[in-house]
Amino acid sequence: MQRILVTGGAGFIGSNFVHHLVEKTEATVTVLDKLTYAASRESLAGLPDDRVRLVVGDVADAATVEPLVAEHDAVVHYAAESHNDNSLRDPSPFVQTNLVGTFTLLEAVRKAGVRYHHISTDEVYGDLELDDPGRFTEATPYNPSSPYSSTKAGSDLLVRAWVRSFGVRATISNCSNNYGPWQHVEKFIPRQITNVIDGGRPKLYGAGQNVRDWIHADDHSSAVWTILTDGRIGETYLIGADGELNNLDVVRMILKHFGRPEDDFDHVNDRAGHDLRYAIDSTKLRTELGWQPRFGDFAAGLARTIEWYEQHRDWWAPQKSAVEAAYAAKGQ
Ligand code: NAD
Ligand code: TDX
Repeated sequence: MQRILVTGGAGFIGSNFVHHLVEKTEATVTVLDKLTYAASRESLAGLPDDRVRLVVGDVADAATVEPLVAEHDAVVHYAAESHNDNSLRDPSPFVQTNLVGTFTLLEAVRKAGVRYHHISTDEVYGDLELDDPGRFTEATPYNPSSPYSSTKAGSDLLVRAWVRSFGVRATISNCSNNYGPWQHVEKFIPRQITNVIDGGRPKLYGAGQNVRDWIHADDHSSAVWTILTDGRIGETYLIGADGELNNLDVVRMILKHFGRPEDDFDHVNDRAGHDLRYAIDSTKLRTELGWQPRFGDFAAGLARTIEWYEQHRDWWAPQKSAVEAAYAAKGQ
């Protein structure tokens, strides 16, 4: 697998995977990215020109996608509208990019006979009760809650149908919440870190009891490479690193890092339809493909991430005030 097309490779997780490919493999990489508000060219800066090129374009545009796909051995599809809160404000780009974009790529890989890996989320399974001892597995029924997660669920189902009906060589992974460098300040952890750096207070939706299952983006990338190279065609693999924490505890860890009192945050309006708890059972990926997370210590990973945001103010500051104004308009 020498030539890999990474869609959404200028976003938070896609760019992490591009770095992983350059550092850990021999592959040459084409990034196909529309450069939406969520993208950053800086996340790809410094990578060797003879290994990585950027094509600016839309995954839902067949005229761009089809010739490009045909030049590659594999497509790894990260591009998406990714933020739940935005999907509640305007679902339209979520339907267009997440559903029509995936359809367009599937048609292209079908015609060209190219291997395809589909990046998805644990949110397709809906949520678990806080006191439920269970976790999501590959057999959990789909039950998405938001416009974002329903379009991701629909895109997964398209992939399954293209495998069964057309013999497309595809795999799917559903990963839990990622954290790490280059995550947009609209998302929970960067928003709270940058609020505190700016002298403000973290903003917790509702009571802060909602649980997310955190994984470092580097671990997500190593898992995707493992599935791309060793995964069984037609299979789904759940990716997680046993990182369950409620939002209140994460906010307290951030405050503690800065030496601020543990109650120095604001409760703000809850998210509509807010999923209670996500939790991943990644036994299949670990036992079948031998994958292990390397960044299991969330507190240490969070501390490194905080330091990264302290050192990269120039990158996130230009987006910060518009993001906060949009949240403030909803009492969040
Ligand atoms: P992101 O919003 O940071 O990046 C998305 C990237 O896709 C951006 O670079 C954007 O410009 C690009 N893009 C958007 N629409 C496009 C289009 N029509 N054509 C081409 N490029 C387009 O997202 P992220 O957090 O890095 O998530 C990447 C993928 O991982 C998504 O598919 C998401 O559903 C999935 N995922 C994310 C998480 C998480 O915690 N962030 C967890 C599990 C799965
Ligand atoms: O200011 C906030 N305060 C707050 O309490 C924000 C932005 C979020 N939250 C809560 C909502 C969630 O319970 O924090 C939790 C995490 O929120 P997000 O960062 O928006 O992530 P989430 O909605 O869980 O979805 C993320 O993980 C799964 C990614 O954005 C998705 O792309 C991925 O599929």
